[in-house]
Amino acid sequence: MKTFTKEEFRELLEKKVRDKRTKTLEETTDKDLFYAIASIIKDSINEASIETKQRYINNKKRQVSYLSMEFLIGRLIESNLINTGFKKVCDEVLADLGRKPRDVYGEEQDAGLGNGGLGRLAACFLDSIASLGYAGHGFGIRYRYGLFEQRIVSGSQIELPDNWLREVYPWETRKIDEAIEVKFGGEADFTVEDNHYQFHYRDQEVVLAVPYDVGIVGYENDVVNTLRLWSAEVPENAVSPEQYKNQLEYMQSVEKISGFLYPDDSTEEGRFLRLKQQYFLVSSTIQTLIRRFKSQYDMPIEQFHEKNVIQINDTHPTFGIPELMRILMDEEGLSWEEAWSITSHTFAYTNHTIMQEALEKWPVEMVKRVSPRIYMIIHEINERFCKQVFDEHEELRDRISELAVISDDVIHMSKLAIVGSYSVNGVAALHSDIIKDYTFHDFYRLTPEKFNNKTNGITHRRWLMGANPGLTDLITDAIGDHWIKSPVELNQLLRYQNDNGFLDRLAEVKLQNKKILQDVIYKKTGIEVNEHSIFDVQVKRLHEYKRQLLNIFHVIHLYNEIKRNPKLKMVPQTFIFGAKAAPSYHLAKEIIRLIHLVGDLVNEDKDVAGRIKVVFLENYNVTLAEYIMPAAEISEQISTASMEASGTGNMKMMMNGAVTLGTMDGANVEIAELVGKENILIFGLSSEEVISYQNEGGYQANDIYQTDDRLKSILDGLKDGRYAKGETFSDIYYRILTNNDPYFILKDFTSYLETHIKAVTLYENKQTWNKMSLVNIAQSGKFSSDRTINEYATDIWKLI
Ligand code: HBZ
Repeated sequence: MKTFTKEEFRELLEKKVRDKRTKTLEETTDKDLFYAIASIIKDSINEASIETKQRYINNKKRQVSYLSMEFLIGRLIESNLINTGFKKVCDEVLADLGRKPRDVYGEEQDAGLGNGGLGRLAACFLDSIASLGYAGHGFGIRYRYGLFEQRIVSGSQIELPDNWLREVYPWETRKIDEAIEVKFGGEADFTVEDNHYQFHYRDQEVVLAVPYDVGIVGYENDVVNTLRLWSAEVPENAVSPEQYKNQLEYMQSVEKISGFLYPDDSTEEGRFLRLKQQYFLVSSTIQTLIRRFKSQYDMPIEQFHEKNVIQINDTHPTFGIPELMRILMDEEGLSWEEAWSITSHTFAYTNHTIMQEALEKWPVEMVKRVSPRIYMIIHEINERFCKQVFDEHEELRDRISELAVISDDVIHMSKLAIVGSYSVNGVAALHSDIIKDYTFHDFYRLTPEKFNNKTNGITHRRWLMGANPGLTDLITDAIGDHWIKSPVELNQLLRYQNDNGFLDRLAEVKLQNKKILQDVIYKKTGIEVNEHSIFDVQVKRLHEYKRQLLNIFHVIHLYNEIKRNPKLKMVPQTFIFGAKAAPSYHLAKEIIRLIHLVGDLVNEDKDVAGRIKVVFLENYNVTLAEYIMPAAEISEQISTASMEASGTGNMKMMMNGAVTLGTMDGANVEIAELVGKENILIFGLSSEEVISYQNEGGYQANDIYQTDDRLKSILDGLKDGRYAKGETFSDIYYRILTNNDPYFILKDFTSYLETHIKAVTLYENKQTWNKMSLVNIAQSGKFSSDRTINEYATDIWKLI
């Protein structure tokens, strides 16, 4: 990658501003500068991308394709500046011009092409793959509208379309010459010629998948990989299929395929359009991979899997398995056995949830409508699989109906993914154990060698170096900059555990970050928060299992304590929430409304006198997270044990020096192991306890309600509106008392409260807290996604 002196960069900037914005530097707005800088970076990216591609072609190494329906990449300007090495010079030039880098970079629209953790993980992984120099590319969908923009009106969530492409997206390149035809629907039948089935398709609907490539820049290593996002268009000269009234209607129906991202992250929507999106992604991608293989490697197609690994991000791209089978058999003329051997050595599946309602199932009828041939192949996969179990695994004969990929006319995508993949991984140690022991236990018995764990990670380049420059400098001053390439070396910070001077500086960095967030909070909500209060943060999608409800119950409890004893001495605490609810998830939206109303009550009550404040930051997204993570002090990771596969917000806050207050769930377990029990605040039931209660049909929530006055008051308040300015929340009330509290909120309440008391006590002793914070930062290196990707590359992808 080129390097620039300040003078060169300024000159180039001036030229770009003239060329692209027809302005002089003096006349520019922040937006002009943003586009001009992006264009400078893009030129370098393009150069490096050509070279990277050529290198991969020449060395003919195995390549990874990361298939995901979601890439939650956020803004790219800062991470591209960091990774190209231009950041320092660019910041300086902007400063010389009297401009604030944060404002200029703030002109970029977030690319919100994902719901939550799964989509953000995909983005962190691409950053690590490129930074570690692996040949790996992402494939996804270029949704015209990303995840909805959240607005709060009178405490309730409303959703606005996320029009992220309103202006030019500077990082993408449209590659029309590499467009692919994806064929939907129609009829498939076959003739037999020379003992070979020849498939014939009729009346298919042809959709053009047009790629938009976004360069993924490795950290100071001249590598630029690609994220290819597919957009659906009508092919040139297409005649509208008969089912459409006219050409316009046909066009609209085609473009809908990449029209918007489905906003449900933990329940399955089961909608036909979503199914079409999935097939659109896998068909365009796999056709491309086959084309590339043929043009780049001088090898027979039988060796496809030697040069290609396809990692599927949850089951959403699982139709890739029958699609590869289809191409290998129908277009490349291979036998079933040959095609199966290649396919089942190509795919690797990552599971992100054990919650039944989130495991994808598609009705046979719908899949047939999307592609009858794909259905035929899945049917055959299932038949052969069941027969094999019957013939070769007597011990599992009575379990065949549980193992079957198709049952009751639905296709179980996780089962298809397991059968068709050579690797199945969970995303944290506990989660991977639960998969083996419970969720997919029968499959584990059948093929234990497939199952493995890859604990998630986050890119420290974005989440530490980008988001928290103050901490980055402090660390580098103390231990040098080796940790940037080798994040486990952050553990050298442990040397400073008892160095009061250092701990003071650490506290000062945190205070500055809190002030920045304080400002953001004020601008967005008008709420004034005390920068010396404890910043207690829960930011993540809103879901019952994540238990934002437990958090707000605790706030109500504190409020009650203050009302009972207005003179109560209390360390001031600010409870910060950020969460989007799926638009159709009624209870989740009710919880958002409750948080707002309780917030209004608490924030306005004179008796409270600022001792507690509640802040809900609307439209939580990657950019907002970049302000929140560095300022967090308590990281709320309070899911019902066993239900959060991993969590990644927990890692982001840990790396920025927050102390986790959480259950023994997901990656919290590994955080606890690393920092030791004196540097984490653990509460609540264990996963074994939760699972064992579940097996017995739950616990008696009503008993707790009857005997615990604190909870009785909170729950009754939901019905009579005493904590919500007269507004009531009977659905939440009934969910807990009639549905028997499926997320164990009442059961864990006391332990949660006690742990908060402990947290506050520790916080009061400044140096104790600062030391805890330091140990968390020092041990966070494990959670760099570089570690995760090295594990995928070694164990699953076999790149080294
Ligand atoms: O994936 C999350 C898990 O809940 C979280 O524990 C984990 O850390 C993270 C990364 O492994 N899962 C999701 O974010 N899931 C989705 O976003 C989702 C999106 C569409 C769906 C289903 C789930 O149809």
